[in-house]
Amino acid sequence: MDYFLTEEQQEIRDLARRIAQEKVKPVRAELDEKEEFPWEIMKTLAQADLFGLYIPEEYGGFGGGAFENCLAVEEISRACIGVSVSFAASGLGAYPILLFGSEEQKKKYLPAIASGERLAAFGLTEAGAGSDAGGTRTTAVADGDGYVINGTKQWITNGGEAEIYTVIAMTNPARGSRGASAFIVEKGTPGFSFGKKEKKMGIRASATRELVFKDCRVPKENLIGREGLGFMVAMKTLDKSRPGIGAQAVGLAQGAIDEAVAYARERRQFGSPIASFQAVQHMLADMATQNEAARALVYAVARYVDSGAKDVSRASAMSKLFASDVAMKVTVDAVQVMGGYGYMRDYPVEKMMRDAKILQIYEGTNQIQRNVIGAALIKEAAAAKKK
Ligand code: COS
Repeated sequence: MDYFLTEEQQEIRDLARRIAQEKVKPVRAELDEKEEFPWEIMKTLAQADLFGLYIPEEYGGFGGGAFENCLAVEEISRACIGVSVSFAASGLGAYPILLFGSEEQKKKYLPAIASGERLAAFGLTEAGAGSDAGGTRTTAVADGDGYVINGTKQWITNGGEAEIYTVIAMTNPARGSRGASAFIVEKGTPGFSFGKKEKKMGIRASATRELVFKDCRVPKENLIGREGLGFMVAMKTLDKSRPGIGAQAVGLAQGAIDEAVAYARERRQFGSPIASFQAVQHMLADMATQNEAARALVYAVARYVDSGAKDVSRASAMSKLFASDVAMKVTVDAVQVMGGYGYMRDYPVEKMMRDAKILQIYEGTNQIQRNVIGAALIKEAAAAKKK
């Protein structure tokens, strides 16, 4: 399919594809096995200037948007989403600053994130605040010229590896989600340490860790926006970044389709390549059709997000929901096409199937995406009735 990419967009896609094929594919199994953070690849992506695709030129970025970022994420994901999530999570950490930060904050932090010199991470989730993002317990108490943060964030992608963290904490717990605020906390700040590194089913190259705050003092200048804006910062950040999860899903599923098609052409049973059997062809046809539909939706939504449209929550949730469900199904089917070999670690689809599961869970479970979509539909219907 031709998605009418500009020359620049084609260059971004081709560059990311080359890095994925040459640098990521050969080491993905080893990174997964060793649960090793892909620093070498992060450096290569930084040298290729891919970290700042969505960051405006005035802050050292390329000046593109979610769409350009999705093109890069998709290609890296085609090789390994443990690597692509480490790349993409820096964007998730940067969006609060980009969307709600002051000019000083943007100038101070975005150039280093755009160049890939410093990774960012986003700290929202807690042990008791997963789907219920408003259930945040971490507190930030105003004290003189700063805030004192206490609490623990859980399952933070890039935890320990990133240097710039955007963290949601309650400045006024009595006000619920309206009492949350967003802060920038730098690695090395006294009182800020890292807890347990998680052992995961998939995306094992990525770092997932606790952020522990014990009387961690940050200056007032590190408050993003104003007090009480934290929940909004988190929601708008997720609205921007969820198409990126869709792009991870599309890339991952494409990688699985590539493997399954290649295998089906080689593997002979009953005297013929299994690709000549309709039962196999039909499976491959469904996998490819579903993933093309997912790609078309993800691209359309990323472009819609970049158009500056005011309320993109529903579309953004749809792209994440649809593409991740497709990726789960496609990777399960890729294993099926490859039979016993697909189940073995000698072939990459076993890892792809394990990796796919997280796409239906992180950045909001797919049940939460359905809630967001359903709530938007009902709100629209109610507004239309009033007119
Ligand atoms: N943009 C702007 N404002 C939004 C918003 C959005 N996308 N979503 C919600 N809000 C606003 C609401 O309009 C409401 O405003 P008022 O208080 O002025 O009425 C406020 O935020 C609270 O919204 P709501 O009542 O819908 O909040 P809930 O506590 O019911 O939670 C969900 C809403 C479930 C959508 C939210 O908690 C969520 O997204 N959870 C998943 C979190 C997640 O993705 N975690 C993954 C980890 S981050 S990698």
